[in-house]
Amino acid sequence: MSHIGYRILHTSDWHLGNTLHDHSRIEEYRSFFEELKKILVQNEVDALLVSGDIFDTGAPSNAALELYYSFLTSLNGTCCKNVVVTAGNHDSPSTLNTSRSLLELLNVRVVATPDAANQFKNEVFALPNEEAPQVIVCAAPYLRDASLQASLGSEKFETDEQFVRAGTKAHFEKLQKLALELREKLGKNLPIVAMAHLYAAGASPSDNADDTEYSIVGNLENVNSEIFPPVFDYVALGHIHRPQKVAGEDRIRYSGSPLPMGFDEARSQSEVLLVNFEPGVAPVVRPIGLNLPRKLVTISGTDLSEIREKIARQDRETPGAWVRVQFTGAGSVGSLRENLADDFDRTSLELVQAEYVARVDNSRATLTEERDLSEFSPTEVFERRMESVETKMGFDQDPELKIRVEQAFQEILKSVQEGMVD
Ligand SMILES: [Mn+2]
Repeated sequence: MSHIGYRILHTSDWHLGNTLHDHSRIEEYRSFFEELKKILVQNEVDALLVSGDIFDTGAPSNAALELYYSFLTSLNGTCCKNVVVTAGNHDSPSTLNTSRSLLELLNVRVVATPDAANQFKNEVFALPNEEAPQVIVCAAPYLRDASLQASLGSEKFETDEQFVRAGTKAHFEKLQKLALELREKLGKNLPIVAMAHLYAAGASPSDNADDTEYSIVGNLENVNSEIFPPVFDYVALGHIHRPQKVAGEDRIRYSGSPLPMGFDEARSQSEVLLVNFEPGVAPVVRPIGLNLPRKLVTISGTDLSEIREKIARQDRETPGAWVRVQFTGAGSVGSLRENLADDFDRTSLELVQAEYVARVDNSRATLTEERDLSEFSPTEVFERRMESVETKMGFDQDPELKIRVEQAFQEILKSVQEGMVD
């Protein structure tokens, strides 16, 4: 190691396997991982922390799994000797756990399941190891109700919000205690880093109010940043996709997602956070910008000629971008996709989504009538079909069945899109 101190890189919310209106994003992820590896090496990073939502779904495609494994393997032999991966709300703990012991051989530590029976000891450890410790990590995965209740003991709460707040607080109090005990045992004044996948009070999910689907799934309840007292020298958060500090504190941060998870999350830049620990001083945090491999842009207009003009301009500004077209005028001009096909053919842009959007009282409402079948993604078509057979299939009686059918559809769709069907 040529530098003094210990360096970690904080990222989260990869959502590997994500698709955008059934367009595969595997190439974007490939380019993200190349850049991430370059950043790790150039900055002589010692450990990579990934705070949840590794995969977009609990049953990731083979292509998404392949990317994950080959990236982690590619770090072998570099300066980045350790990786810590926690499960987010999108991850299936059992999916992450399938490769846990195998990845341990590459010094990749996977924490997917809070081990209540063992007082959550699996979440607290030293990096790079206990023989030459540099930092203590409290790596909490996304806390589901059972883990929250186990952290609380038999205590009961009136509302979900109180339950989530108190349970999360109790959980991090336990981890803090374990970390302090470990620090005492190792006999060195080591910095303590927490990892968590949750919605901290005061964090803003996005500029766009519509952007809640990905950012806040599961518990809508937020937790107070007071659950991270200064004993935690740095808190590496995941769950919110927009990079930000929490409660104005430099040491409590969301790295945000490397790729925007939809047009509403489109942004000019993403980042990862480099945290440098030196003995006796507060850690220094430096955001490192990521090049977005592909721009997502929205083109809106009240008539086709306005939209056409903007398409030509957008092609010059952001060649290769994926585009959402929003028709905001009155009435209908038929299939937007058919009307604009030639215009897009003349450019390097790709039309990903086309929709009619009406402005009502300053709020947006999407008109669902007058849409051509070609304007729906396969998932949307499937959802409509599911709605129409809800009673017949008994989905209203058995929501679990509905979820299983939806998951099966997504698996098949991903296999088809990524050409993995044998
Ligand atoms: Mn996420």
